[in-house]
Amino acid sequence: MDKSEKLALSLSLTLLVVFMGAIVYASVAKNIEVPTCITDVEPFTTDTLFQTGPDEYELQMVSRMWAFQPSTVRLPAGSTVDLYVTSQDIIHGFKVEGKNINLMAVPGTINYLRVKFDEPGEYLFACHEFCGAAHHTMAGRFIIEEGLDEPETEDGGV
Ligand SMILES: [Cu+2]
Repeated sequence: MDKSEKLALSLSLTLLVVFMGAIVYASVAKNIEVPTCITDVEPFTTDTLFQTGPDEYELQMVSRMWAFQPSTVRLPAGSTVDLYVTSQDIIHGFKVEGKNINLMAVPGTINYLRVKFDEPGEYLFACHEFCGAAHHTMAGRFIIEEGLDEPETEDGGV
């Protein structure tokens, strides 16, 4: 084996180890999860928010032309949300400003991601997949409040 081949091979193996280390670091130390696509469950058709534990909620988000249901979600600060997103018609996107949430809303499937809202404030979310004439109106928001007793959702304009 030629010297340059050995160098290329050892460089490739080093990069592989570095990339694997980055994945392990992200999942273990940073607790970053990869979005999951659930294909073996019939997609829901209505939106739902319910509590699954102390400071833990499950949100089922429905997207359709051209709105998210619910469009407003109020949660207490420190909430962990199991977020399930589906679409009723065509492919939409679901991106939350200021959070590491970027899901596709695909008809016939459910996409899942767990997210924690520690800081109070408003987190806008919007469709990031062009989906027609009123795509630019397809948005909503999470409102995270300190000491909120009754989490709730609303439909309608943002
Ligand atoms: Cu859309």
